[in-house]
Amino acid sequence: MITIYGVLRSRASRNIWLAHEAGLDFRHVPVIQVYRLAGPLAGPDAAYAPMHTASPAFLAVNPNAQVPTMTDGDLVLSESLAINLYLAKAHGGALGPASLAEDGQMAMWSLWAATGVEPHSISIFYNRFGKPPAERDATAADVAEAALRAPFAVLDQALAATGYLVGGRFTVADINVAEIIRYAVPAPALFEANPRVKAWLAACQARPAFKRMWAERDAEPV
Ligand SMILES: N[C@@H](CCC(=O)N[C@@H](CS)C(=O)NCC(=O)O)C(=O)O
Repeated sequence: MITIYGVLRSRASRNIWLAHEAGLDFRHVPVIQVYRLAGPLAGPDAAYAPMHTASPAFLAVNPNAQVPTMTDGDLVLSESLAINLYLAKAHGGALGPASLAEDGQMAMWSLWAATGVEPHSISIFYNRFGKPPAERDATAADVAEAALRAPFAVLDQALAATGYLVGGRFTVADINVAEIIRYAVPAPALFEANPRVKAWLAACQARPAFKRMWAERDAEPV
């Protein structure tokens, strides 16, 4: 049995989306980030006391104290994109690679997004939306938006041939990159300047498996 640890308001969203795309039978343990249990939610009398990233039971699974984590039998994996690449290959059919070349391309796009996009897209998300207004840094968000102009143009060009990243079909590469590009939505100019990226993200998020994950995310208590 596959188990995915992590609330959907975390990078576990990527893994649950892929699991729904693949029609996987899996167990979901909604481990929450410990910082989100601050304030009235904290303490022994809290009505909502789920397993969190500092719970000893979770640290026994992932000593990095981060979600997501996945177990498949004896295998334990952390790192959301690695989990998706594994799940796609092991259980994902056409979501995974059909050749060694596609395998390399899926890893390439995932690492491209993790290293070249995510630090900036996360900054845009937190500094224009996620943090309380008083804690937002408008300059940091502007710097991050500027840093994403070139990668967005590269992605737009890559989508020109088929509308997908690898193999002319929807794959784990689209999920991994779309989930990281999503954080940049509070920078609409990036999408207006790159209409293929805008259309591709909308198409990815119109898929039933994404919508199912998003509805489950909205239904989480906090
Ligand atoms: N590179 C890691 C990053 C994991 C990560 O930063 N997870 C956050 C939530 S999205 C977390 O668990 N933070 C721990 C905490 O705040 O308690 C991945 O992609 O899985």
